[in-house]
Amino acid sequence: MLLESINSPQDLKKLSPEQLPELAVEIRQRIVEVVSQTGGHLASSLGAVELIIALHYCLDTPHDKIIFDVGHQAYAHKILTARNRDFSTLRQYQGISGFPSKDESVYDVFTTGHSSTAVSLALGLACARDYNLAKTPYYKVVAVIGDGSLSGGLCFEGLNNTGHLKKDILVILNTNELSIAPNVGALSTYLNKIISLPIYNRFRNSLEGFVKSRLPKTSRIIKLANKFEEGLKGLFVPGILFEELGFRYFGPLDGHDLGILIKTLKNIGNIKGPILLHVITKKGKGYPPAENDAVRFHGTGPFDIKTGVSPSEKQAPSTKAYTEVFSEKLLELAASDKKILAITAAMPEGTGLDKFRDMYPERFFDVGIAEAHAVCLASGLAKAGFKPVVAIYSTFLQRAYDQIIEDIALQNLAVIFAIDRAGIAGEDGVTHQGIFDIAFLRSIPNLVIMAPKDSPELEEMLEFAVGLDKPAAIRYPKGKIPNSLPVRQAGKFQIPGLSGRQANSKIELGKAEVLREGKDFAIIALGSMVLPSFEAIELLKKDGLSGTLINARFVKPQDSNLFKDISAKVKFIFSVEEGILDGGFGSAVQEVIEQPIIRMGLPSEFITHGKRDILLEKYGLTGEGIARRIKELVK
Ligand SMILES: Cc1ncc(C[n+]2csc(CCOP(=O)(O)OP(=O)(O)O)c2C)c(N)n1
Repeated sequence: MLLESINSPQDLKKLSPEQLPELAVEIRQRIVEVVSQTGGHLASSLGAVELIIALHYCLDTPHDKIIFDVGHQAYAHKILTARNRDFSTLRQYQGISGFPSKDESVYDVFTTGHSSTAVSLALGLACARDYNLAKTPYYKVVAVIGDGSLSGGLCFEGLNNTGHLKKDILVILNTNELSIAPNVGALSTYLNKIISLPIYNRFRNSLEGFVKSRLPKTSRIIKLANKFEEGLKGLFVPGILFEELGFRYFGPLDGHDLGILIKTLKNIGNIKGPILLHVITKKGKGYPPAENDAVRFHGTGPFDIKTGVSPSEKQAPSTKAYTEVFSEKLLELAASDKKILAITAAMPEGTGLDKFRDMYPERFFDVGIAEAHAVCLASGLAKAGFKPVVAIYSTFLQRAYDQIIEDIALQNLAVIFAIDRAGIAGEDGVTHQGIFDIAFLRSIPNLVIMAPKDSPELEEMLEFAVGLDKPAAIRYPKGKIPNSLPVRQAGKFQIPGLSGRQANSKIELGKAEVLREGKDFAIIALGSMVLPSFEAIELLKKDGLSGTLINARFVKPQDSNLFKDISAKVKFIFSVEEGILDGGFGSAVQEVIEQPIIRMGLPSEFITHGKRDILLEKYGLTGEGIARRIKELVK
């Protein structure tokens, strides 16, 4: 095994170029073996194996810097940079991260996970290098970016600025015709054209050779040749877009041919200024199930290596995921309301909008990895009278913050945000935890924010949002949604007292629901935290404690009267949320109640990777955890 002898890129350099294809096979095997156990971003990482070997073979890392856009394709990089031994702990709690992590290795320049940032990050490093030249020895800077991530506007801002500043940067564009789903947009059509028209580069090389070797080097002839080349570009030069942005374009190359990759990287290694090297790879390369279904294997759970089938696929799920309930209800609503449109930023499967796409292709928009644009697009559609539903993961919605404020809330347009993966996202870790949305949305005027406790309530909230002539957000986490809480099964459960409110009441703007009434304490719980709070109340009965349970339903507007009512009746009030405590839901409740409340939720820190259950337990957000905390304080 070659891999056993490699603990660093220096060890890699001891291998001969002829040994590298064998190493690539071993790395692929290792990736497939581990990901079949841990789950992870398999297809992208398999596609980038040769590229990563070639980069570490030709560069002097970590002195030279490689920045992987998103970072989901970088497993081979982890394996080659002293993390092969720990690779089996990939994405597990206290194991190694599924993305580059600055805290894990000096070879990971940044902690990343959100797309389209690599060029800007690289440019920053290049500018610092040049400014600092006297003190820091010159280092090379390489940004590796996929064709999906190229669709993000931020990437273009980086390219534009790089071309202007003319810094020495190598951008490697890795195209495989896929984002998570098939790539969309004019840019992807353009890249496909390049791939099918590699003639120009060969022609340009021959022209250069001819001018250099055969013609006298008078300035007139060189000018003429340059003019000829400029004219030619307009006709069929691949990469003209990048050339016009100020890059020297090379490629497209076969991204699995180590010989060509190494030769090219060495050849272009000393060219000054911005360079774009275009490589073509196959997502899932070397593992047939992933090659054949790269969308499913973009991010996979554990699977059987022989068949590629995941254990969860074999058995019928007993309960649905939040995403599924959203997806099905949206279809139902869209059947009778033709104004409902659906928008995703490159995540049709993840957000459950794939069913909408298949059913109503003309009412569906996949805008690419462009969250800010998705929200602006929704604004335009809503202005013209449509009801756009924008489904985005909580963590990626961060990118559209300004648009939510300026283009939706300020215009008071009826756009619905379906905020998926809101809360602990699990194994994807720090960059993907959806913990900030309550805190960052709560201060925005006009925006209604809801969170459902169970499946029927998610459906009701969606229906309510569609009928509401205002911007509205519904946040829900990853994972299984409670079918229906026991309180609901209890049917016409009537609760006397508290503002005459009863359980199972219809959704009303800004009104919470009282699910249990008790005298010793009250829990005001939000969304996914209602069920564990209910369990906590049941557990605490054994200790002789009786509690009131309020399902808040709304983060905004709040049921301030009810909360004040309760604070007059009960001494201990707890809020529970699956979000960051600073500025979160509990803070909102505290703003309307004078009596100090005890807030449960996530601390002000970046939350590491690990299974959702493990992390929820760690932060005390389970029935037992909540009960423990209440008992400590109330008894
Ligand atoms: C801002 C943001 N939005 C969405 C995502 C989710 N996401 C992760 S990888 C990916 C597709 C990237 O496609 P590409 O760059 O072509 O890489 P490939 O997986 O095809 O190698 C998406 C949409 C993200 N990481 N960041």
